Amino acid sequence: MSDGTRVMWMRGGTSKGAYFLPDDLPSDLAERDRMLLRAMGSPDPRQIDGMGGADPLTSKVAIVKPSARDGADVDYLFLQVFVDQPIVTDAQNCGNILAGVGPFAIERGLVAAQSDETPVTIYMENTGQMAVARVQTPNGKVSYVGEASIDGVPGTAAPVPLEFRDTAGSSCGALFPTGNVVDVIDGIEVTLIDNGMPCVVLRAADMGVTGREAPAELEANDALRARLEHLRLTMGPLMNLGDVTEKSVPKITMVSAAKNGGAISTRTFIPHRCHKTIGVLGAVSVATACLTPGAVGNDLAVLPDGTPKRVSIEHPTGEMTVIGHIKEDTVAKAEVLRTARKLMDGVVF
Ligand code: NQM
Repeated sequence: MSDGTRVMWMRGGTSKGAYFLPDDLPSDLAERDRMLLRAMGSPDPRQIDGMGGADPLTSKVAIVKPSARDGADVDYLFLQVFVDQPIVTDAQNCGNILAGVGPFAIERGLVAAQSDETPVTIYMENTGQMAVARVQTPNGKVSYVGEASIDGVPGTAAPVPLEFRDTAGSSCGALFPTGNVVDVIDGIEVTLIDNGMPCVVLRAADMGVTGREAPAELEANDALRARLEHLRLTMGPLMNLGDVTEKSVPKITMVSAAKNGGAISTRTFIPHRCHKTIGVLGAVSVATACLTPGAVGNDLAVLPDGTPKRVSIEHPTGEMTVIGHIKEDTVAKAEVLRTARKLMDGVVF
């Protein structure tokens, strides 16, 4: 049996996962992935023999190291550990786990804390793009305590505002990878978009649902799931993602009119389970669709006047507001509020 691997477990936004320094992990990637599957308890729908929480949102990994790049403090590699298949993939980024990267980097001494607040510039290796996280560091120490609240997480915590710039085409090479704002696939209109996360945006009504259902009800709808997966496998190559059978992208967001005063209501498959909220970069991509004339979502969205655009994306447990700064008719900079919390610092076996 191994002597274990040094790790910090953190909640980042509405996700939870293991944060590692690369030097603490096996350098051989196949060996690393075997170790991560074992640490999470995958493949097993209950992840009973590991630390994963039997949900893709709690079976996530961040690997963080000092950056050699100009303007970046740290490099962040995100890995999704599948729950019920022996797959570890770097084919997607994660803006929720990103919220823990700044605090982790300061805790591990990769970034020196400044007084009160420390900006951490993060190079996101999965997509080759930058984000800035602002971490509360009163008296030079990370504080997780505060008054910020995000839907999907009980209570309040210190705010970790995230800022993204120029995320268009992060994985697909273009904001609209087919060159169209709308495509018709299998007789339904879809918007294939990537402003930080490859997403398929389609109308809930076109899938025979209202978009008000709880995630468990949607997941129990076998016909819906089969149709979404068929669409996803068809659209992956059209989005320049190749064969997506063993990838966790594209995400599929079903949109409907907002119900609680927001801009739009969403139910997102990520891609086989229905998200309890919505991913951060997923929300940025959906907000961008809502702000694009002619795109699916734009027709249903109630958009605020003025700029920057505050787009409240309703999801199954509340809403997430994306602040979109528009340049040349698209969202060139986006801000999202998250929180994070250190849960455990130790050794995993
Ligand atoms: O889109 C879930 C999450 C995510 C990803 C997923 C995310 C993002 O909520 O940036 O945060 O879509 O797999 O952690």
